[in-house]
Amino acid sequence: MRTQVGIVGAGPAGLLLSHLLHLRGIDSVVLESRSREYCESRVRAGVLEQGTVDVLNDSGVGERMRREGLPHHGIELRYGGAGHRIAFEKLVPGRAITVYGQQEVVKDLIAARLAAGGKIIFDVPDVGLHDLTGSPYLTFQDQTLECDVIAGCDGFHGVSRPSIPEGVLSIFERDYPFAWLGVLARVRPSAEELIYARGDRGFALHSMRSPEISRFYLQVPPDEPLENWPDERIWAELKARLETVPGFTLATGPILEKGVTPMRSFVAEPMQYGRLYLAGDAAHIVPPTGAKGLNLAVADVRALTAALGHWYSTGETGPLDDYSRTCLRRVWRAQHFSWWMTTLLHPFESDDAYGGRLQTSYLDYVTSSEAAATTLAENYVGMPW
Ligand code: RFL
Ligand code: PHB
Repeated sequence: MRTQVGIVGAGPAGLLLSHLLHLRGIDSVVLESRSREYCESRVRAGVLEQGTVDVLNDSGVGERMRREGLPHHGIELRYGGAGHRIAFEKLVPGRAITVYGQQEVVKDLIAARLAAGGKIIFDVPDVGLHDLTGSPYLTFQDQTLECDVIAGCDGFHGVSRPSIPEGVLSIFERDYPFAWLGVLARVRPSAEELIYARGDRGFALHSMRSPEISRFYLQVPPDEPLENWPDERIWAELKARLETVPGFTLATGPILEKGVTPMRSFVAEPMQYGRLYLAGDAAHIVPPTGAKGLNLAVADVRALTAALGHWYSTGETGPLDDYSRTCLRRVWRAQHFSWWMTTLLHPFESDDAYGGRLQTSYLDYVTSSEAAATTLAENYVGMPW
């Protein structure tokens, strides 16, 4: 088999890349280790930046998102017994976020690719990458896929980044002394907007997927066993962390899914080796507090599509050579924002009274100074491309 761009991974990065390349007349094949059902049902991100929404709309896959997505024009920061709204419409006029589940984006992209005759090969757990600095090719099962370039879009635990020889990449990382317990529940959201709540019991996030489905996160110890969190304990803890302002009651309902997500910051530089280009979580990870991971994957893919398009149409390698540098500027802005939001909202240790005072002081600043609030708002809705 032969294709122009061999794509490893059918997450948002790989699927969107395949779709955008197709619109430019560039052929690709996507190889995915898991089943289609698994990819379409994995509950992850929910917040789409304005730029992500624009890319999906402009490329013709935004129809269901426009119908079912929930545009939000602000978020609430809740701490010290009060809620404070960060009002996007005032601070960053014309820019907003849309709440629409990542797996819905994945479903829309798979449907669009298949309808256009695109090739996605699921259930191939044995993908290998070869001859990355010469004539690259991918192997899987008993097949070989020759390509001009390979896009490593296979997430943090994929095979692409480890295929780069040792010593080539510089790794920058930070671990956090906590994880998030994510919960999906069949219950109407208890507020119209997202609530980021900081308290001495730990951080909690109130989010949503639709008028009938809520999404919550609780700060928990790292490596927390899920067995420690029966449904009753989850609701009790969510109430303790979120019912901290007068008049707010958390609606409860059946829990549909729960899971523990580690918190990590990670960047591999450069995002390229020979003819292998890394995009999305394969190259960088952010803690989810800033809601940036999926949006960064989209930004990478947008840049890679433009660079590949330029190369195929002119033969010039300039934008491809600049791919890593172009992406890393945005990646590091999002790294800082995600680290900062995480540091601001999570108690790090139960007895860190000094750290707690610093967090409260900064939260007071962000919620009273228009300059500070604008900093948060413009990063949250996404910096311009
Ligand atoms: P993905 O989504 O991990 O997709 C990679 C795909 O590659 C496949 N794969 C392989 N395929 C072939 N061969 C191999 N050897 C392979 N190894 C892996 C995998 O099966 C998978 O299908 O990476 P991608 O496309 O870069 O997308 C990144 C996003 O998924 C990620 O950044 C976000 O989910 C992060 N994130 C959030 N991002 C946001 O922008 N907004 C949010 O609100 C947000 N919330 C979150 C999040 C991530 C979370 N978790 C669970 C990590 C909330 C959570 C809880
Ligand atoms: C989500 O709805 O899954 C979500 C929202 C905001 C975040 C992270 C996750 O910061």
